Amino acid sequence: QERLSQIAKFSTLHPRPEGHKFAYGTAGFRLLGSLLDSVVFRVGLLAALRSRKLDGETIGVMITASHNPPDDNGVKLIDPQGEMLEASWETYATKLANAETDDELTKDYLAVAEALKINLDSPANVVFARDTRASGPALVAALKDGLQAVAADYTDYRILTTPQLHYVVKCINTATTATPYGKPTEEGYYEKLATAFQIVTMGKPKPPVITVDAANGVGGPKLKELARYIGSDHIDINVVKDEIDAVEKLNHQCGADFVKTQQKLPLGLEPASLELYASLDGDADRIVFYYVDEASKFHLLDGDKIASLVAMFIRDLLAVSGVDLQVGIVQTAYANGSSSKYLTDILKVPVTVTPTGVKHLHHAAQLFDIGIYFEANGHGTVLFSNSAMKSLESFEAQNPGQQDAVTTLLSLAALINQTVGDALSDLLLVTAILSHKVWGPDEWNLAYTDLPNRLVRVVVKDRMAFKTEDAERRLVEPKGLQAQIDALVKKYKSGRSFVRASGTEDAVRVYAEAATRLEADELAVKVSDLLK
Ligand code: NG1
Ligand code: ZN
Repeated sequence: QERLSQIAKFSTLHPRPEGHKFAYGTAGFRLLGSLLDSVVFRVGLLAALRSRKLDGETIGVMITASHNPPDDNGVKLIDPQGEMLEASWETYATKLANAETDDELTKDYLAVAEALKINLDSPANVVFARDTRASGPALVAALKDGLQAVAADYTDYRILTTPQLHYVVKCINTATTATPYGKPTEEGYYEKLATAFQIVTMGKPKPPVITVDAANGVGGPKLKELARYIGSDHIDINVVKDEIDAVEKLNHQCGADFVKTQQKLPLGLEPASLELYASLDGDADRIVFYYVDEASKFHLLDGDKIASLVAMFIRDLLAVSGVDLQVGIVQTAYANGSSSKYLTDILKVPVTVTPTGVKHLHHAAQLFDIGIYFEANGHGTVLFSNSAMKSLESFEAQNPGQQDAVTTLLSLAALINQTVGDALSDLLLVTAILSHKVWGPDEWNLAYTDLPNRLVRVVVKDRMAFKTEDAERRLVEPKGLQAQIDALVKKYKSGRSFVRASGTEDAVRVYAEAATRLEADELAVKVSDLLK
């Protein structure tokens, strides 16, 4: 009883703003930082409940709004194996966030505990971190209050990238198992990745020099630190857009989301032809690469290009090694049609399509021995199943070629962040492969040519009226709309278009691709017009 009064007592310090309906969506809670105080406080309560439900396993809380503008912020929970919060808990998060009064909050908190048979006297462990946003420190204070209100133990990891916190969570929870994931510290992260990179690229030429736009976010300083651990004998990384103190510059006309959606260079970047460039997003869980050719034409190497490069490399290594493992790819409807065709027809690896959202891709990738998933926007990773790891570890190579391939595959598993898409880890993965192939960006780009495409955001009266099927590729509702889209698409060579409600913004997205730039743009406009 006394303890419950603590919740109400602390909650009065974090009043809920009136007139706002909060929802835990694909990216957790995300909105203006100034509106998030009560939400983050309550997420503290929920994180403790989640940990108590799982026998005191450590839960992560990340405070970030990724690629959103500087004034936004957000918060999301990380489950014990470094995965996204289990979907069934999203409704509890939403419930607590929307409780109208301090008493209602206490009541809702107790109701969740009771429904899930959670022992409120058992230990709770939580770790948290934030990105570089100005609203971060105050939100951290709110989170600490939430954790204190319910007597949870916590560790503040201060400023980290989102994937670094996912890594830490997994390390803590696997520390005493047969397969510890690594040292649960920022240094441990750098050491693990740096060592793996050195092994993967051993005896190979240095990868092409890479210039990285860090979106003026947390990825800048972290990437420089990582590069220091690897050493300039092994890789040359040149970080630009790393003004984390100029908070208003975060994601502004730079960063992975800008480059991918605008299909152009970050503002002010003057690229040398045929050199490799990349952009991170604001919390460094997404990366896209690009270059300009001799004719100054811009070429984007997005998540689909990354997935294709990685699939080709891993498939070839497996063939050399003689280890019998199934590689598979997971994409969403946003994958460029040319990439899907290349993966299926040329590489002959199976492709699964899931709805948008990392949790869908991640789970589908877990069904393969080695599952590669990337969203076209550059968020993705590669998952090695436990049995795949065992097969590789116990494999008895018949010759040095096989041994090499197996060693490389095992080091790749260490180099790749197995918990979540990680821009820094993906950057090393891509450059390691380019080093093996002795390729520059233009050779990488040769595998297939993207179909010109266009993504349009359309604000509609009620985005919830848009219901889809077939991994969001077809509309079921509003009735009749899909038939109209089909009729338009039919008129375009290599045409494809679909409409779905955004899970993170109050809008619907229209995607269109076709044989030429003009036709892709025209199809996108015509489909958008159907929604008006
Ligand atoms: P929504 O807003 O549901 O389209 C966007 C991205 C997703 C994913 C989430 C989470 C596109 C088209 N959509 O989702 O891929 O990254 O944000 O941040 O890029
Ligand atoms: Zn992000």
